[in-house]
Parts: sequence; structure tokens; C-alpha cells
Amino acid sequence: MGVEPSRAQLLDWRLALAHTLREQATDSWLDSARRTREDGLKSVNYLSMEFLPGRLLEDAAINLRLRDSVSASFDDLGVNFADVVAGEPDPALGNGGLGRLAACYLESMATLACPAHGYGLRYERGLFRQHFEDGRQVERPDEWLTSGDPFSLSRPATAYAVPFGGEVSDDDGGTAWRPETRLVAAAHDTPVIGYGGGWVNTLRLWSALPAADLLDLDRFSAGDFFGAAETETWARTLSRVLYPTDTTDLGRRLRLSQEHFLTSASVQDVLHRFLETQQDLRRLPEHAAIQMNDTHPALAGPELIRLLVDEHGVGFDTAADLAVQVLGYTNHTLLPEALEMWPVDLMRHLLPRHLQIIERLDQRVHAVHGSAADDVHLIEHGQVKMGELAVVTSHRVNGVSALHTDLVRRNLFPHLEALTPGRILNVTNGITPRRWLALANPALADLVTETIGPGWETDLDRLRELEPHAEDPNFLEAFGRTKHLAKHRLATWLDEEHGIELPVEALLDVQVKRLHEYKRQLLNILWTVSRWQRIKADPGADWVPRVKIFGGKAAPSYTAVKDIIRLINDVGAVINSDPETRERLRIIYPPNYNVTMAEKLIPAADLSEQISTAGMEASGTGNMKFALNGALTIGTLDGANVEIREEVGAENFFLFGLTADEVLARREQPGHARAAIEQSQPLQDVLQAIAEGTFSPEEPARYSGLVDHLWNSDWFLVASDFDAYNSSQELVDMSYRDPLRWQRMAVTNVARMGSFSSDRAVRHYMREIWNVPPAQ
Ligand code: 9GP
Repeated sequence: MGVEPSRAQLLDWRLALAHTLREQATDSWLDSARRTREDGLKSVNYLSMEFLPGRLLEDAAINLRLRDSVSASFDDLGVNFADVVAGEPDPALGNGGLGRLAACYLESMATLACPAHGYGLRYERGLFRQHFEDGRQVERPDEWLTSGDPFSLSRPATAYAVPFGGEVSDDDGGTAWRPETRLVAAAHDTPVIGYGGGWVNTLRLWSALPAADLLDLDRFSAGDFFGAAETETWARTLSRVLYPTDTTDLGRRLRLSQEHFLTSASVQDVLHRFLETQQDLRRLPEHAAIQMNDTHPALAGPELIRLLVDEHGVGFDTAADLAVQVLGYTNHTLLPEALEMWPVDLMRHLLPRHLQIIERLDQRVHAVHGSAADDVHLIEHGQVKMGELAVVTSHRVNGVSALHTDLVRRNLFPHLEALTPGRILNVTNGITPRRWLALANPALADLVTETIGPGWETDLDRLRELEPHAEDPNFLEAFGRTKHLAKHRLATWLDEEHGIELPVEALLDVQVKRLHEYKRQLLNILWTVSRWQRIKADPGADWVPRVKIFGGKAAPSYTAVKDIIRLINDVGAVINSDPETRERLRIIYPPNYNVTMAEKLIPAADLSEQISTAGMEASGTGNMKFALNGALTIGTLDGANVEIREEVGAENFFLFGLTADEVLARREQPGHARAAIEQSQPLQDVLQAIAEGTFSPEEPARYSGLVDHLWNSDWFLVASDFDAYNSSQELVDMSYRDPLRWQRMAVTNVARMGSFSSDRAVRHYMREIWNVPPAQ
């Protein structure tokens, strides 16, 4: 680093560590690419608008099996390794589960020596930093690049021109697109190191640069300096921030441009790498699979067809067939607002050639399937439907949990499932045990290794060998100590970072995830108020002390959940300062939940809140991380909860609430919310307290809208599930009062989490979707 060790600051050490670890990975990195090229291996290209990799350095050290030696080397230098890595920014290049899943899958692909590239955008600013002011969420820019990105390599030699706008015309029987502008996509590569370091893949993130000619020199010379740079500014804006709000036309234009920019650069790169070793484009499916992570990269089909037809002279039908063989699509949501649709006019303006291809694909579906395709429309009511487009351009479409996939087949794409039965399949999500156990919970990881030996890191099913130990009081005690250690670590961190005191002896009851009405943080906080009221009514009873921990951000424009954030903080302010209940109930909501915070919270949790309205959470992955770290789940029959419960056993899972089918039926009943509230005295008491301004005395009517909504609408069925949730929470208390019983349940959860490893999920993708054989 050009600094004398005695004068080096923590940042210098961190940069030095990043370069050292990258260098340690470089031989494998080059070897993996060389073997893929020379042996003609098929490789996976995972296109995602979001990646949430978390801090990179400690993970890299673990996967290179160097963590202990790195730490010892720092000791020799008189530097604390933990301090060095604690300063590393956590790149927030995603919103939540979707981006974190992409990161887990990349890590598993590298561990399984599955040749792969992750492709995404290198947002200069990631998801906003969350602060609270008067309990309200305030968003600030997230500057993750201020001290560089030392673990990655910029590749100035790898850049592609991405065309936008202009016109298409039919000349000499062919189609010519004369784009108005071209932006440059510049590559930045981060090594993705498999466990053991034997295989290293690449996460390639694109940043947008203007082509050199974008500065309007005439305007500049005339003194219009800002006007001259207009197009240039537009170019740079493209990779400036993650997901701008899409409620304005400008926002929509920017978002669609980002999606096209990511897909075009990535697909060009895929073709470029193919053509380095091969000539016959008809063999593309033997060498490349492209996975679309949600509909965001759904332009991959039209873009691949465009490149094959317009630049390589392939016929349209052949190109379309090739695209289908190469592409796969993962659906991550049933929420209508998240299934993208783009106005035809906008598409024509930005991507006229793609629109033409989509129209032709639509005609093709009808020509092939005749009247069976009457319900299939890629374009409808002036909108291009990206979900439909992704399905018809893919050979496989998958949901992310058994229940979700069933709903995708039955409710979302029934008309498409009927056309090509078998195209839709399920691959339940998974998480990497390297980050979510080895890195996040070293004490538990060590206990597991002492008990069953090493090897579980890459064969998580081996955790089953822990099960007989669930009867051994010595083991249970040791297991309890690991939870205690994690709680103390969390307490220190909360104190140092946020000045928050954590009573470590209490039951830690945690709900961390994005804020959304369907995730029902509201149900959780309403129950917390009810608990407070009941403690006050009967202070002498034997209450299990609880700390309710919340974490998560709300989309800046989602006012309904911003109210819920404020309510949680308002309730916290009142309850936490109540001397009568303080020792038995506390609310903690540290701001700016991210991967790093998850690594601290999850190992310390006793209870994992997975309480979405059934049928609405596609899978969840937090649910898996908690159970792997020995937290018990209180949850509905939703997403992967269903499979987690099957694995760990109904007796080791606190189930409550309406099922997905019951949810649909209940919504049909007029006045269901009012009826549910009238039947529940505890819920009435809670709503009354909130409506009277108990938690907002300076503005008593602050939550009247929220309370009204619960009485009169309650789409997410908070009221309907309230009493069942309460009964289930009482069971939680009962079980917790018997520490040995609780520990046994927790150990059983850990022992049965093997099938939620992302290695299992990735193997499934390799076999059923990508057609990539396992490494020898
Ligand atoms: O909401 C789902 C979440 O349930 C799932 O675990 C995650 C990964 O599959 O994807 C989320 N979906 C999105 O973020 C947007 O579709």
C-alpha cells in the first residue's frame, strides 16, 4: 500500500488484506476460466438486477481456508483482524431476499465448481441508508464506494456498446435498427471463491459510461456547459442508484433502460465468450445457460434473438428456438405490482427493435399453438407483459418453494402451463452454510465440528448426525452456551453501534426483513402492545421476559408501511420507558438492517417471526437462516415455512393462521375484519389504545387511518389471524419455560436444515434447468 506498517491505518490494512486475498484466489480464478474454455464446459450466466453479497473479505478468507492464518498474521502485526474487517462497507446492491439469494447461489456454484458468471449492475449508490427521526424512516444515500472497491478488478478492455432509441426500418428484406444513442457498459469483476478455494467464478458488474461523443461540443462552445453534458449525465445516471422509484415516467424510463443495459451487455458478453472458442451458434445451448432472476432481465430473450438475427445472420425461428433452449426464468413473487409491465409506447421509444421482436414472438406462440393460446398475450392493453415474455422465451420456469410453485402454476400462468405442461417446476430456495453458519456463528460452527467432525460445510445433510446429541444434557448445555455467546456479541455490537442496551437473559424474538404489509410486522407490533397491556393488568404473573427485535427498510414511497415503522418506534418509546414492564418486555429496532446486521442478529435469536399472510411470501430465506442457527419459528403455512415445518417436525415449529386457500375464502366474506375484531377483546383493547393516542400523545390521531383500515378493510388479514397468533405465542412461552425442551427443539431444527443449503438448490438447477453436469 506504500505505507510503513507503523503508520498504517485500519483502512490501509483493509486494502492490503483485500489485495492479498484476491491474489491468493487469482491462480484458481484463472484456472477455472481456462478449464471452462479449454474443456468446452457449459457455463451458467446468472442475470440479476440485485446482488447482496455482504462484506467480502472475511468470507473470502473462510472460503480460502485462511481465516485463522490471516487472523494470526494480524496478531503478529499488532492489528486486530476483527477491527480490520468491521470497517468494510456492505455493498447494498439489492433490496432483500432476491439479491441475497443471488449471492448465495453464486457462492454455491463456485463451491460446486459449476462454471458461472453472475451479471449485475454496479450501482454507485446502493439501497439507501435508513435513519430514524422522531421514529420516522429517513433515507440517505449509501456511499459504498468512497474507499474504492479493492477486492474487484476493473476491466477497461471489456466493454460493450448498448444501443438505445432511434428507429427500425425494413431494408432489403432485413431489419435495420438505427439507434439514437449507444452507452458503454464497462466491466468490474469480483472473484466468487468456492469453499476450499479450488474453483473461482466471476461476478461481473457493469457500470454505464457515455460514449466519448456524447458531450455536445457545439453547445459547450456556445457556453451551454450543462446542456452540453445532458446526454452524458443521462448515461451516468443509469448505474448511479439501485431501483429508482417507478412511479414517474422518468423513473420508468430509467428503470427500463437499466434492465436493457444489464441484459444487453451481459448477453453480448455471453456471445463473445462463446465465439472465442466456437463458431457454430447453433451449439450455443451446449455451452451457455442464461438464468433470469425474476422478470427484471426478461429482455434477455429479445436481446439474444436480436443479436443472433441482426448481427450474426441467424434466421428468426432458429434464433427464437435457441433462446428458449438457453434461457430459464425464476419467478420470485405473485404480487401483481411486482410483475413488470412496460407501456408499449415507452418500449417503442427506447427499444423499438425489441418491441418488434416481442410482437413477432407473440405471433409465433399463436401460430404454433393455435386456439390453445387464445389466452396468451405478450402485449395487452398497451402494455408489454414481462412475466409472459419470460415464460415463452424459457425452456424452464421455476418457483422458489413448493407452495409458491403450485400457485404459479394454478393462478399466475395457468394458460402457459396448459400450453407446455412440465415447463414450470419447483426449486425451493437455499442459503449458503459458509456465510450463514461458519462466518455468522463461529461458536455454533465450532461446536458442530467438535461434535460431528468437519465436512458439514459442503454436506449440510450431515447435520443430521447432531440429532442423537439432542438427548445429551452436556451437549445441550454447550449448545446453550453458543446461543449465549451470540447474544453477548450482539449486545456489544448494539451498544457500540447504536447505544442500545440488550437484556441478554430474555427470549430474543426477532422479525427482520423488508417492510411490507403482507409480511405483517403490524401483527407483531399489535401483539406486542397486547402483551404489554396484559403484563400491566397482571404484573405478578410469571411472564417470560421478551425482547422484540425488528429490522428492515420500507420502500421510500410506501407510506402505509412507513406508518408501521413509526408505530413500532412509537410503541417502543412508551414500552421501553415503562418501569412496570421494562424487565419483561422491550422493543429494539436498530436502523439500517443489512447483511452485516443479519449476521449478528440471526445467531442470537431464539424465536424467528415468519408470519406473512399465507400465499403471499414466495419462499423466504431468512426463515432458513434462523432455523439453521437454532431459532424456533413462529409462522404461517406460507412459502418455504411449509417445507421447513415438514423437515423439523410439527412439534418443533409454532404454527398458526389461515392457510392460503382460507385466506382467499376469508377475503370474500364481507365485514371479515370487523367480525374478527369484535370477537377478540385483546385486539379491541390494542386498537383502542392506539386510536386514543397512547403511543402518540402529541398527535393522538396519528394512527387513526391505520386503525380504520384494520376495522374496515384488512386485506392482509391481521385481525383474522390475531387470536391464533396470540395462542401460538403462549405456546412459545410455555416451551421456553422448560429450557431443556427448548434446546432440544432448537437442536432438532439445526440438525434438520440440511436440505435448505443453497448447494442442494444449485445442484437442482444444474440438473433440471441448466443441464450442467456435476464437476468430476
Ligand atoms: O418475496 C420473495 C421472497 O419470498 C423470496 O424468498 C425471495 C427469493 O426468492 O424473493 C422475493 N421476491 C422479490 O424480492 C421480488 O420478486
